[in-house]
Amino acid sequence: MKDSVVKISKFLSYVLRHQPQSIGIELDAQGWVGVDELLAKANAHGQRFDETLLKEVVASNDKQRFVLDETQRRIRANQGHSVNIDLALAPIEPPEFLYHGTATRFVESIRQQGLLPRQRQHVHLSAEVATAHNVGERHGKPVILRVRALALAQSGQAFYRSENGVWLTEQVPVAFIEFPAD
Ligand code: HQG
Repeated sequence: MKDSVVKISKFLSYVLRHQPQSIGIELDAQGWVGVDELLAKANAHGQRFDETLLKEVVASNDKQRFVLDETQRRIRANQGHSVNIDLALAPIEPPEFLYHGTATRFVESIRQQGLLPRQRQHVHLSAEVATAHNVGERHGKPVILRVRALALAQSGQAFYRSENGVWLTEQVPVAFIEFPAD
């Protein structure tokens, strides 16, 4: 990705997931904001890009972090929010196992508390070990935890899959987590 595209992607992650008020926009209940409003407020805050570049960022994003609605007039982040919005995803049955990548320094605490969403709205899980590895590496020495997702779903907890393929759930109790040395 071009430098300018990466910079805009980081800016969009910040305002569409975490701090919309930092540029004076408000997300609706499902996390959407109008493209015109976003462009106007971003430009007013020194982030100079137009609709063409915005669409390039959405289309070329390595993880498909953002999506335009069917009218192309609204945009939202597909997942990763800390702001309180409802993605309005339908619960779906997960595979038997999903994976969570974390760092060694968090493992003891996870053994005590299970997986918690921390600053975000959901715990993020992936169907692929390799993806979990990359996620864990962001925090330090990576550790892959295997989650008994289907069993947890069968116990009554909802699972969702975001439009860009990330599995989301509220939390994962310790009893449903397999640690590497187990
Ligand atoms: C850890 C990226 C101690 C958890 C990625 C993680 C992902 C605990 C950290 C997305 C804990 C939270 C999300 C407990 C959980 N005690 N630590 N009880 N429970 N943790 O960044 O899953 O590039 O909020 O293991 O690809 O790392 O931004 O979550 O290490 O999909 O699009 O607390 O962010 O996507 O860290 O990453 P994060 P995450 P983007």
